[in-house]
Amino acid sequence: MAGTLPYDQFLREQIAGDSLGAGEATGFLVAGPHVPAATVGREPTAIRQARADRMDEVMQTVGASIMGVTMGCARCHNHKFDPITIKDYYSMTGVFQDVEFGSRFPEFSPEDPRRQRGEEIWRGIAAQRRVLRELGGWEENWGAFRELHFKPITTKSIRIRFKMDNVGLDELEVFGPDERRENLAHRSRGTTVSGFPEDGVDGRFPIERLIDGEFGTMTWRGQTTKSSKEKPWVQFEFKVPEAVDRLRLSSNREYFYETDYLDTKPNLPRYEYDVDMLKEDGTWQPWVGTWFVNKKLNEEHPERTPALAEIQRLIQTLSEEDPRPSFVGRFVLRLQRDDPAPDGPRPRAADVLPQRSGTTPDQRPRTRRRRRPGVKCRPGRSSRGTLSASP
Ligand SMILES: [Ca+2]
Repeated sequence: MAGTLPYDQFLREQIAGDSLGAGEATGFLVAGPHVPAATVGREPTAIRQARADRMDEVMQTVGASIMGVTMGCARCHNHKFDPITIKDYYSMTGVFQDVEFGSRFPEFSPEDPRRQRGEEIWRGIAAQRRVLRELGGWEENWGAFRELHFKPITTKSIRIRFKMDNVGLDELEVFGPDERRENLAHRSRGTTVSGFPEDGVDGRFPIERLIDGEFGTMTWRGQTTKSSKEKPWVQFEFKVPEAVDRLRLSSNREYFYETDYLDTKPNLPRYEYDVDMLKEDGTWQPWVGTWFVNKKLNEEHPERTPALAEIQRLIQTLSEEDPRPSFVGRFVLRLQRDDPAPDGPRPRAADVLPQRSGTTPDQRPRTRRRRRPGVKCRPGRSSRGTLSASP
C-alpha cells in the first residue's frame, strides 16, 4: 500500500490516521520507549513528570522523522539557531495531548478488507446471540474479559455477589439493549459504586476503580479470608433507572497488547457470582447468575450447545482476523483551546513548601536587614548566615 501512497498523504496518516480511515498508522507516534503509567506510582508530580516524558517521546519522533529537526532541546530552552522556541515546543505538544501510550481499536475506512471481515464475523455472533436470547442468558469468554448476557430488566441498582474469596477486576461494565456500547456503570454517567471490601486489600485497591474507565493494573481487589462469612460484592446505583442486559468483567486486558501477545493471551479467571436487581418497592430480586446460565439453562436446553460453541469459535476467529485493539495509542481527552490543563492546576510553590508555623509567605513580617559598611552579599548565596566580610 505504501508504494501507491503519495508521501504527503502518508505523513498525514502518521499524525492523524484516526480521522483519515487509517487508524493503525498512528502507531508510530507511540512506538518509542516510554514509562508505563502503572509503574510510576501515585505521587502526583511523578505522574506528571512521566506524562511529560511520554509527550516528549512523541515530539522527538515527530520532529526527527517528519520535520527533519530535533525538537527535544526546546523542551527546556529556545533553540540557538533553528527558529524553534520553548513556546513552539509546548504548542506542538498541545496538538498531541489527547494521545496516550496504549491500545485502541484502529479506525479503518469502510472499504478496508479487515474491517469488512470483522463486520462479517460480528454478524455471525449477532445471529447466534439471537438464538440464545430466546433461551435465557449465557456467558461469553473473550479472554481478557467475560460477558454475562441476560434477560433485559429496568432497574435503579444492581448488586453482584461473588461466591469466591478473592476477586480482582480492573473494570466492571454494565450495558443495556438501548445503546449497546455505552457503559451504564461509568462514573461519568453519575453512577456510584459501593461494596465489600470497599478499599480492597490493605486500602490500596479501592472499589471506585471499577467505574473509572481505566483498564490495566489498577484494580479493585476484593479479598476475604476463607472463614469470612461475607464474600466480596459490588453494588451500582444508577442516576436514573436503566434497562440492562449484560455485564462485562475484565482484568488487565491492556497487558495483552503491551507485551508478549503472540505467546500468551490473557485469561480472566472464571468468577462465579449471582446478580440481584433492585425492584421499585425497594426489595432485591435475584435475576441471574453464572451457575444459572452455565449449568441450569444448559441442562434444561441442550439445544443451546451448538450456538454457544459457535459463539466461542467466532470470538476466537475475531481475535485473529478482525482489527482488534492494537498498540497504536489511545485517546484520553479532547482538549479545546483555553481548557484547563488535564491534570489540574499546578500547585504554587508557596502552597507546598514548608512554612513557618501560623504564617503564610504573604503574612510574614517584612524586616529590613541593615547592611553594615564593608559587608557584601556573596553572589549566589542569599539565605541567612551568608553575610560575611569581604576579604
Ligand atoms: Ca478501572
